Amino acid sequence: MSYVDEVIERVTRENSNEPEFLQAVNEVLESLRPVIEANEAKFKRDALLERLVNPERQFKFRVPWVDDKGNVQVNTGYRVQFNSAIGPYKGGIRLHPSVNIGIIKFLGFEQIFKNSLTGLPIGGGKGGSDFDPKGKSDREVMAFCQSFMTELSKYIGPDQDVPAGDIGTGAREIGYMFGQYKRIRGQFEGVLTGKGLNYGGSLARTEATGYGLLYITEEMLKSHNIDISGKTAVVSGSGNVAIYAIEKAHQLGAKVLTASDSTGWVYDPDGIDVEALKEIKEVNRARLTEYKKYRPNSEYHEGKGVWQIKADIALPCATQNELDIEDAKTLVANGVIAVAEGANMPTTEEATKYLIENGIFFLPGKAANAGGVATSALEMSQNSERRSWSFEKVDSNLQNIMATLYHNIDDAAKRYGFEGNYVVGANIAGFEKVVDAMNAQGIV
Ligand code: NDP
Ligand code: 2IT
Repeated sequence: MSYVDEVIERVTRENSNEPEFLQAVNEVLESLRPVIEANEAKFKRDALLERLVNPERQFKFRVPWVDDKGNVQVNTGYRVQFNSAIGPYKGGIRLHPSVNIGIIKFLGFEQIFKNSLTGLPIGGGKGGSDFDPKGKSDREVMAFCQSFMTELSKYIGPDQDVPAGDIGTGAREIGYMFGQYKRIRGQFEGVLTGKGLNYGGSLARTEATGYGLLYITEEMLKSHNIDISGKTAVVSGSGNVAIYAIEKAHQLGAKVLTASDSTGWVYDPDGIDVEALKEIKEVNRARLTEYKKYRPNSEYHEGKGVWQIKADIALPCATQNELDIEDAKTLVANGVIAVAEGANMPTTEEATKYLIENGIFFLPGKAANAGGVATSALEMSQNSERRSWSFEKVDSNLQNIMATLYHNIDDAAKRYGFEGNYVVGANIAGFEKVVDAMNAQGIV
């Protein structure tokens, strides 16, 4: 049995109740086969893959807090510090009822390669809780965030582990967490990214993931002599990533026809009104059913459905496994040209395979949504030099990072005979830097 197969078998046996983690590991290790096979004896002797798939450490803790009725609620908090070969652990905090250790491990594992692809010195980590911020008062959210950080503050620091936002964690939550960290540790330092602009945040971090997604999509299309201007797009989600993806798509001359949340989706034939979306989601924290009030010509539908709408580009920006094989078939039948993942692992393994086999340009999340964490690393640089850069400076850095990233994954795919397969390219290019650093640092 080959070394890759041996490790896949062992990981599958040891993590059988963590399907998302297994899905992520499987995809990466399958892509790495040519690299591993070229160095099989050395990697096996050093147990390189076993070390890669096992987090350096993981924390699980109780998060008690008091709700507005005076009742004590208890949630579970997690932080997985996956790999620090190339820099301090870096990755978001997800607050969603679906969170469990397997979800956090899948996200932390992906983050290793994504962070490597940014070209910046950040290792991989992720955290979160099964707490649901939806429908909670600001005070309840604060009580949760303070309790969560009271425990998390023991394990993080600006040169150790730097969390940020993810699903359910936005500017409000980061603010409460930062305040509590500062109170406990007595240090005003860049321990979180996505901070408010008046206390160490970076301009363009809010926009970065969505903007970066469009910059890399534009670069990829350009290298295939396709102009993004004039194209139509379907987007899922209506959170941080989706909103700024839609905004940048419109700035580049494309037209986005859809957005969604966990209860329904909207189709707007005139192009999604981003300002309306911001007001509904960022200001009012409301449901997408509100959208029709702003745009009477639009349609609202319950459930899932954005991938049925015919468009040139599909941008899944909500959550994992939201685009399955049936959706992939519909997209291909409707003539989609490109699929770029704003979310982490939104496309199932089967759907990804189908899209690639049908010649669709497919950009995996670890490449396509890396603009968010890259800009977080720029926020860390600004915190270190105690200066704030202009929006233009951060944004032009982001554009360069995404264009370079595209060419790096494209080159890696070509080097191993997988031209145009950006899944293989991203996994190999991300892995190369991490494995080099791991080898240099000995058996740790
Ligand atoms: P937000 O919480 O801001 O928005 C999430 C959006 O996805 C909401 O519209 C939400 O709907 C929808 N959604 C969440 N869970 C589900 C679900 N189980 N089923 C259907 N819809 C769902 O999160 P972000 O925009 O920050 O994150 C979106 C994705 O992008 C995630 O995969 C995240 O890991 C990834 N990502 C985020 C980055 C960032 O910088 N924020 C960076 C890189 C990747 P509802 O409001 O109804 O729950
Ligand atoms: O998935 C991700 O890359 C994020 N949620 C952003 C992480 C970060 O540290 O900015």
